[in-house]
Amino acid sequence: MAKQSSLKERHERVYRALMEANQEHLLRWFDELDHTRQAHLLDELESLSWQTLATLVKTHVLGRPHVEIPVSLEPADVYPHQPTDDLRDRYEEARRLGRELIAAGKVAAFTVAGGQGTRLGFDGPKGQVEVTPVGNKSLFWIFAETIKAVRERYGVPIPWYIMTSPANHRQTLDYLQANDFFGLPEAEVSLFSQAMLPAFDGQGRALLAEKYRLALAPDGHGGSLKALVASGALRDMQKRGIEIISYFQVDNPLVKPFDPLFVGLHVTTGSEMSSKVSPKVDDLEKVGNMCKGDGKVMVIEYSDLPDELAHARNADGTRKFNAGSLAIHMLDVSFIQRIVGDTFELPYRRAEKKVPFVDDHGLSVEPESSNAVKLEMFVFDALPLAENPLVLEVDRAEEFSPVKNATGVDSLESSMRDQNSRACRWLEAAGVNVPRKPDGEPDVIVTIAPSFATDAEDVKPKSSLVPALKSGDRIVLE
Ligand code: UD2
Repeated sequence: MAKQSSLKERHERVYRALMEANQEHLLRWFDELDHTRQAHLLDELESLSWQTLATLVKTHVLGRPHVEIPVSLEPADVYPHQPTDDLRDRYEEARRLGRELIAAGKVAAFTVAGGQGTRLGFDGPKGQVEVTPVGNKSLFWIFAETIKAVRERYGVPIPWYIMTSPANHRQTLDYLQANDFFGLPEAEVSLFSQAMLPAFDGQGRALLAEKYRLALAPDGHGGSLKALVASGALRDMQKRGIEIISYFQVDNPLVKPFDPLFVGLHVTTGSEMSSKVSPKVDDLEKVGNMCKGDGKVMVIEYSDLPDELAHARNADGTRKFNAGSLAIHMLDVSFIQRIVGDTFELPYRRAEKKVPFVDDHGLSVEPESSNAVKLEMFVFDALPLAENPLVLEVDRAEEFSPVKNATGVDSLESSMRDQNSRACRWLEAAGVNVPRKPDGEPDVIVTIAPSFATDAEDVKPKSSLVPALKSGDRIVLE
């Protein structure tokens, strides 16, 4: 009885908040639900600030936020991949410092893995996708093995933080547990969930996925900054003496999260948030554009960069906005501590998506085209808030080949090809003979496990362990 009356009280409170936000339809099926489902719905509704959402609905769902392109927009200043003569000593010094900081246990790995991976069509956490050219190793395996290799090389614990979403948290944890965290000490792997936001229809009404459940979606990787604080992960980092967070997306198997040069430059330039870029492959490539707008470093997402700027050329004919963001960052723990307060928010972006929902008659609808608006924050929107943001150009073939789509560009196939090419390049640089086809493509398929090498230089001392390669061979070096 007590439970019933408390449900009733909660219902009344929530109903009033929803009324003020024009969302009371969310409780229309309440009376026909059993108590467990009533409580579930109330839990979800109570976890959201309907007042804040009402404002966002006005600006981002009923209205279309205009993405301000700064009047003075220039390409960001970029540290080159190969140092010019005047930078050579600085790069050497940065590498030395980077190694020192990693060895002192000041750098943690952070993977954002809360996305829904809808484009890939894989039903489950994307980190479980088996991406290696041979050996069926998953993205999570690659990251864990990399961290393990770095841990062993430097003889220091390297904590790994993974941001999930409530939609894939359990599955991610189960997967890592079932695989014994791929040999990492469990105490050094922390998972936490990001926040979710409702999806809205064109009239600004939040959608129900079922009569007792909202249609919720993760709040974007920009939600990671708040989630790091809210989950206690940032505090945990501070306790462990972590000062720098090496941030990367779950989709990129070529990422090098412990790059001494990047760590060192981040620190010597006094940067609070740094980013890796590489030259774009074409004017409209789907990567963010690293720019300087009104003096601040910022990313203008590919979809927001006006066409004339995307196609703009320098006097010598080269592409003007050529620095593509690889979504690889270094963030100071103290930077996140400084900017994330109670009212902290990054700008919200609007995305139109297909979202299944329960209609006004209580029937489930599977829409065939976009029917809903989702709201997301992007982590790169923190760049303009950072002191001295550093941008470093890297060799894409060495560090970036994401798995995003089922086929074509940035697919499993293209990523496996790039992983194989990199492995073969590393072998050749160490003096190993790699059979090649007449068109120059490798005629072998090789996976280099991070336990074998995390960089080209690691291969040389082990080259005698590599068996003689013949055309058609498929090998995993671990
Ligand atoms: C991202 C960048 C783009 C470029 C590219 C490089 C955005 C909006 N765009 O494009 O500028 O740098 O990557 O590969 O970031 N994620 C979460 N929670 C969320 C949403 C996403 O953890 O709520 C994670 C997701 O699991 C994945 C990553 O963020 O690891 C990328 O998300 P995406 O696929 O939405 O971004 P994408 O590929 O459009």
